[in-house]
Amino acid sequence: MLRPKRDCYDAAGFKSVKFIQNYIGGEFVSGRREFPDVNPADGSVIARVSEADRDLVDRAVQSARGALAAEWSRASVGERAARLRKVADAIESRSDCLIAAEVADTGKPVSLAAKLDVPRAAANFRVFADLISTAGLESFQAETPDGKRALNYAIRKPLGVVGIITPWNLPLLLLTWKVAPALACGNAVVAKPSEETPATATLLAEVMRESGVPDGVYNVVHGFGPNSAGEFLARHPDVNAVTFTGESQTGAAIMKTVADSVKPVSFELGGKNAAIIFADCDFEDAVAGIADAVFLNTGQVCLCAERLYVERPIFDRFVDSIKRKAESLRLGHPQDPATEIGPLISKTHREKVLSYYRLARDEGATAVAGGGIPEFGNSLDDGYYVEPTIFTGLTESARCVKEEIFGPVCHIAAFDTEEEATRMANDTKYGLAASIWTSNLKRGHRVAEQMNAGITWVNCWFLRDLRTPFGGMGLSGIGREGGVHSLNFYSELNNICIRF
Ligand code: NAD
Ligand code: 6OH
Repeated sequence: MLRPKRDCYDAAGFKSVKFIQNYIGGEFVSGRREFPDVNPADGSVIARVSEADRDLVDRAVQSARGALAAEWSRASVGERAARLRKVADAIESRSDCLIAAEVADTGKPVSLAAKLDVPRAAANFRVFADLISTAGLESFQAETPDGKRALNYAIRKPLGVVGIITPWNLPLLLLTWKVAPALACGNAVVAKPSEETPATATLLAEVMRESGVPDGVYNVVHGFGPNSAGEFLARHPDVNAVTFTGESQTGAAIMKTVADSVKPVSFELGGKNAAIIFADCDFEDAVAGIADAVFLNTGQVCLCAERLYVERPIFDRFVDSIKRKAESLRLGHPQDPATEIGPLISKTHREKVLSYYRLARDEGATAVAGGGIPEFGNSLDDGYYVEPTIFTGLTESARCVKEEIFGPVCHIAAFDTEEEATRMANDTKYGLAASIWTSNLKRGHRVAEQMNAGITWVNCWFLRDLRTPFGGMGLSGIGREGGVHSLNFYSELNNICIRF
């Protein structure tokens, strides 16, 4: 049995190529084919990744099924919660390694991985340990026609084997957001992380083992989507449910794949999120918040604002301030603690983002900031960097205003009335997130209620309480996760009716 080295992602520079394997039934195992794991900061190959073929995916599903039958689904809630808390502790004690791996795979700034990705992974396990320990269930009493009474109460049962398919932008955060509630509810999982970011899902296997999670409860298969591990997992007849985060089109493909076996799905998909900035906002606070909402993680967060609507009296001042902010952001090596913007995830994704930069100009936009590729004069020129970019001047029907770009870019338009801003913000096939910036709280409530979005923030962005419903409307997803919504997705409710 080959095992990854514990210190597989030392902070020293990632130059030696590592080997990332699948994790099945408590063992690290190899498939027949491999693919490279590339560091987006300089294009170097940092690891070889073992791709799971159909047989390995089947082994992973069967090992999950075996773990369910053996002990996990029958463990008491208290035991499961205790394990999940240990997982959270182990994530924290290995945070240096997890941060380094996440930074190497994604190119995100080390400061961001340390502040957001890894702490959230630990929090995901703690929150769902607490929730499963305290969650209540419905019960009703009624009188029956024959003068007796009926007591109805629901109990939770695990779904069974859950297939988890996740993207590359917040790899560990988004994976654990699903693994934690799935395990809390007594399921066993087979995770298929993005082919771009295989490392932290694999390191999580070591964390699981160290925390005493039984073999087979957490499995990882590596590979791609169509005709590879992703599709094999979604199609597998012994997978009871599929939870997916990624692009809307991929969600559509997975839906077709699971249709024959009528599996429940939970989909967190793309967005083309709006921010509405009213003239009465706290100006400096709004500029700082919007800079995060546009540029965090190089704009590669599904919740990022790519459409800004600014009330006309402050339009010029706001555009000027956000331009200065964009131009002052420090692009650099992801390992440098001072870096604020890293590269995009891949060469292909950079081509996509740059094609939108060109399209925006063809559609009549003015680039107020950025619009191209930065020059470093060192090895970072081999990385997949783009400039933080701000466009103005597009019509609302332009493709760059309608389509998700998923880069450090936004378009800013002016508005004159609340009604106009609301209409423009809602004019999208997506419906994930919105933010509203105003010091008039009545208006904040009023406009927030009108947003066609799963999440609306007022005077903040990406401020998360993990007990709240999270998900999207339209092309942005199906269902809600978070808090009791996750518990409901990851369990089957059996309603018991007793006549007495
Ligand atoms: P993607 O859809 O390309 O890939 C996501 C995962 O799906 C990967 O693991 C991939 O291998 C797998 N996959 C691809 N095709 C598949 C298929 N046919 N069957 C099974 N699996 C398949 O997404 P991405 O490029 O990794 O991530 C970026 C996208 O994710 C953006 O659109 C972003 O908005 C979205 N996203 C949404 C949320 C959310 O919470 N709503 C969060 C993060 C990212
Ligand atoms: C998308 O890129 C971010 C999703 C965030 C979450 O799913 C979360 O739980 O915060």
